[in-house]
Amino acid sequence: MSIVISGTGLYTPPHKISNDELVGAFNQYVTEFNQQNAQAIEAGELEALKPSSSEFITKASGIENRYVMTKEGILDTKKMMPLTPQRNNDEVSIQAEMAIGAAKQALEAANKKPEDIDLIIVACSYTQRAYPAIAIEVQQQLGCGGWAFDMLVACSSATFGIMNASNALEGGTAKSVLVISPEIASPQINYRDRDSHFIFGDVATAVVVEKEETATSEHAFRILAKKPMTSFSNNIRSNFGHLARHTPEEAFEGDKLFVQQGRKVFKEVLPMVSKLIDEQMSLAGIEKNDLKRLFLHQANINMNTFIAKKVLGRDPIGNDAPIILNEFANTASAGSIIAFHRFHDDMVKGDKGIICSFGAGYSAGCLIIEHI
Ligand code: CO8
Repeated sequence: MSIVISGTGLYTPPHKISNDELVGAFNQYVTEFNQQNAQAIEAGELEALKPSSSEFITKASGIENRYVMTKEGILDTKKMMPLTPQRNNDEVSIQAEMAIGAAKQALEAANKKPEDIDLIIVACSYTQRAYPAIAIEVQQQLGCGGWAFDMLVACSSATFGIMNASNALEGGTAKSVLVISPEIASPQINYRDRDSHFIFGDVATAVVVEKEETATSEHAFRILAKKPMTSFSNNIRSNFGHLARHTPEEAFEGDKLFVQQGRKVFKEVLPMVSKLIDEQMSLAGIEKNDLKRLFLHQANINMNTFIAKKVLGRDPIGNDAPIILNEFANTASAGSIIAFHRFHDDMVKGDKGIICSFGAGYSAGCLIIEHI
């Protein structure tokens, strides 16, 4: 049975924050902190905080901008977190709203109506609540039938979600699936941490996955090979969760936010991902020259260039391995799907590509696709 990705959608949040704006707020916080603690710093009891810089961020990561659902609070040195207004239970939740925006576009691109969908998978790094599932709320709002569930695998959620969709189609438990990744990554950032205050942005992506025999869209991509992998590591971690209330005095400590050993992640994840892609290419009988495009996870431009070079055996040129993280920052699992959404229109029958995600867990997911 042949499974295809037949439509994509992208929801872009309403607010933008440039590196300069973010660094301006961070450096103001640093000045205030160092002034308030001048005596302790002078006495050697406390270390002075160091300023951030837009040049460092662009050079080390490639990030220039990010979109956020809520800007209020992030740039306020007394708050340094998004102050997202609470919604009542009878209003559509913010994450479902983002998911619906992306899903509607994906349905249109795939020539599908909501009633054609009988499985919705919301696959992302965080859901705003444990239950009821965001996916079930989206199912009701869109008017889809069947069943729906949420799943979390950090940055690999979208590719793992597409693999789950494919398995459901092969197993006969669904006939058309929406995989949606509404990533609200901005609240998990420690905006007082120089090493990571710039990393994430918010976004939502969606794809329709169905059997080749039912696909009618102009751009449908057959999944030639699919492979997930995981290997436990504490180098990217957030301890946020419902058990945090058992130690209320620590419920809002820094370890509840995003924490990483960026250098270690860089070194350990690259060989893991390169090996996964190599193995999948051999399995699918694909050579490097057969590849039209690499849609890679968007965490760090230097990481993407390294992987693209390794897979292609040469420097990537033009749109070989498109980069969107300059505009969106790291959007967790949505990154590779944004690249796919933005850069597949010029692909034609027979063109092959790779969608590959990697991140916390560690986790990595590789899909080899071919335009039909
Ligand atoms: N401004 C100026 N200088 C800085 C700054 C800053 N903001 N930050 C650090 N520096 C300094 C450091 O202090 C250091 O100085 P020194 O050499 O004197 O010690 C120097 O710059 C170099 O620092 P680093 O070695 O840390 O810099 P790197 O070149 O390693 O770049 C990166 C840092 C950009 C973080 C890089 O390591 C990186 O991108 N690593 C890979 C990260 C990655 O891929 N992570 C996985 C993705 S995250 C993920 O999977 C998502 C999990 C769940 C998401 C949930 C979303 C909802």
